[in-house]
Amino acid sequence: MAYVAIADRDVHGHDPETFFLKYIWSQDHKVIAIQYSCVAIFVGLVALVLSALMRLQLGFPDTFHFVDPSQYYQFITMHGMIMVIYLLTALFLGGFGNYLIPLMCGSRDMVFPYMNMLSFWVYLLAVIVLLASFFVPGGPTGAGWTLYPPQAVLPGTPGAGSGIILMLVSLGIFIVAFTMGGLNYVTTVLQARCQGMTLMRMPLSVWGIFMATILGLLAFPALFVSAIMMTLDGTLGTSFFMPAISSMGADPGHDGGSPLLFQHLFWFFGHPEVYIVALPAFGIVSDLLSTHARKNIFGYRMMVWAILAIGGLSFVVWAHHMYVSGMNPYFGFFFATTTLIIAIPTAIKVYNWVLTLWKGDIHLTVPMLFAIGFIFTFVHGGLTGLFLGNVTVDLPLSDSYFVVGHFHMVMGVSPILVVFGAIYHWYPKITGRMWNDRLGRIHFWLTFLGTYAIYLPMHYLGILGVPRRYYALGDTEFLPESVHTINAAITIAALVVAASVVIFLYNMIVSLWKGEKAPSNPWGATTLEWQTPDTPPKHGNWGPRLPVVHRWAYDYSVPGAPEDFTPQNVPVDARHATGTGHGEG
Ligand code: HEM
Ligand SMILES: [Cu+2]
Repeated sequence: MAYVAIADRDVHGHDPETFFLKYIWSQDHKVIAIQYSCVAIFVGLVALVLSALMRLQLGFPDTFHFVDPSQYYQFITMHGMIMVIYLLTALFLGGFGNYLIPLMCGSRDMVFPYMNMLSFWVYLLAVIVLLASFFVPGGPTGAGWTLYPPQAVLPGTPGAGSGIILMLVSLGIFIVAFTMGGLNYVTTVLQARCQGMTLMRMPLSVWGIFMATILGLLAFPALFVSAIMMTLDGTLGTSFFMPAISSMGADPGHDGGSPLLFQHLFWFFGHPEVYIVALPAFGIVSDLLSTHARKNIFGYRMMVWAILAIGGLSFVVWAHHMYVSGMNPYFGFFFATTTLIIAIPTAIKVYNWVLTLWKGDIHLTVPMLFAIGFIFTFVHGGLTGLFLGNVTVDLPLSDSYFVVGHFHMVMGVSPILVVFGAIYHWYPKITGRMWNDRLGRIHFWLTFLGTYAIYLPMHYLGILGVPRRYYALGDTEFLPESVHTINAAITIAALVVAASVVIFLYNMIVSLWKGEKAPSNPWGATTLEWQTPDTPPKHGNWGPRLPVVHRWAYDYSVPGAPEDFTPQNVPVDARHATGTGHGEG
């Protein structure tokens, strides 16, 4: 195959000779993946702490006083933006994308290693600029993660001075970083697969990450231009989004801009963003389920087409986030229809996951528990999405806690469960060590049950009329007393889940030293990353010869095969003769 020359390209040009070149200014995709992941998890922890502070305020409004109303706005904004962009997007693409694409495609590295390295450092800069906003006068922006103008830049909003500008600049920098990484991921998948790795033999993890990257490359520019235009509105007094408006009796001097235009641009990015996070999760979960159920993925081709269909459709549904903006009913009808159509490929994927488990030889390992947990939370979050996709149902529920419950379920915890499952699954390959199984199980059950304890009651709160983005409810008459009890209970559950993250971190860090040495393929998996000659894989991944692929990624429990898995690099006729086919390419 024509691509192999690129897959096998000499990586010695950037052989890491010194400590700095090996661990800091590294151009090795595996090191960059770990750098990306560590920074993403670190900011993710910041966002987690913010959510715990918000929950303490909401659950016990009269007991704790360390969050004032302005800070509450700032915390939801930073929490939401960090979780969606700086944690999940960065971790799935910069972290897992970087680690898995070359290894799963049988390549030595990404196609543009230098740009890949720059991508990480620019991402780090974006994170620093974002966190800097905690330390400037006025603090971080409190505009909500949607950053809607005009309020985002008007003086009444917390962080309307430097806070919002730092947020916009940081987003711009993030998008530059994402683009440098993203071009790598797409080009590597298209141009640097090893011999025999046809597109339709690629593991679904690669498909999910690949499609998510394409979505990002097409969707982020909308956010990029809006960030620039709003920065100009906020600093130079232009009026792209700022209408002629009087703010607190003063005239801020804007004229004729369109706040609605921002909403369209934001959600033209924002809805695909949901799938930028979801598609890698879909792909990875498919591989986890298949591997740990010792069964081929049900309907592989259908799964690939569903990923492509969801990716395409995700660009024509954005205005379902704007039903309350006063749109033309025909417009609403159009967007409700496209939104509901997305449910079809999505449901197909769910059926196929369940059918993959059907009659499988299910090993309830920790990664498998998280994968199955994901199916539950994703179905629940998806179902309430069907409610909110309909204009007439959305109107009364919009901006209520029902929405908070829905989106946390579908794009908050569901991808997070996959992240945990994926970390447990690939940790032995990445570090060469096993983690502690018992701690992993405790972590899973606390997280999974805690998730339901936090988010199911939120739907009920929303139906009762509890509004989103409120610092305190007070003794509002239309809300029954039970609302306050439920809020306290949710907070306790949230603190338990937050504590379980400590167990996870402890397990991952201590196992680096204390964990048992991991075998090269502990799960008996078929995909190439488990067939590397070294664990963890060395620079260049494959030793002297690239692997050659002879089959798809899902030959589990094939009748007549010597083992219940046949790696992708085992020749078809040699299946009976070679046994495991470990290592050899
Ligand atoms: C235990 C974990 C989490 C807890 C306890 C939590 C809690 C909260 C709370 C209290 C709010 C403010 C709700 C309001 O007053 O309207 C919020 C908002 C939000 N959260 Fe989370 N959250 C968690 C995880 C996540 C994750 C993983 C994501 C990733 C997508 C996420 C994304 C968001 C977004 C986008 C908002 C909306 C911010 C806004 O309204 O501007 N959260 N969360
Ligand atoms: Cu959407």
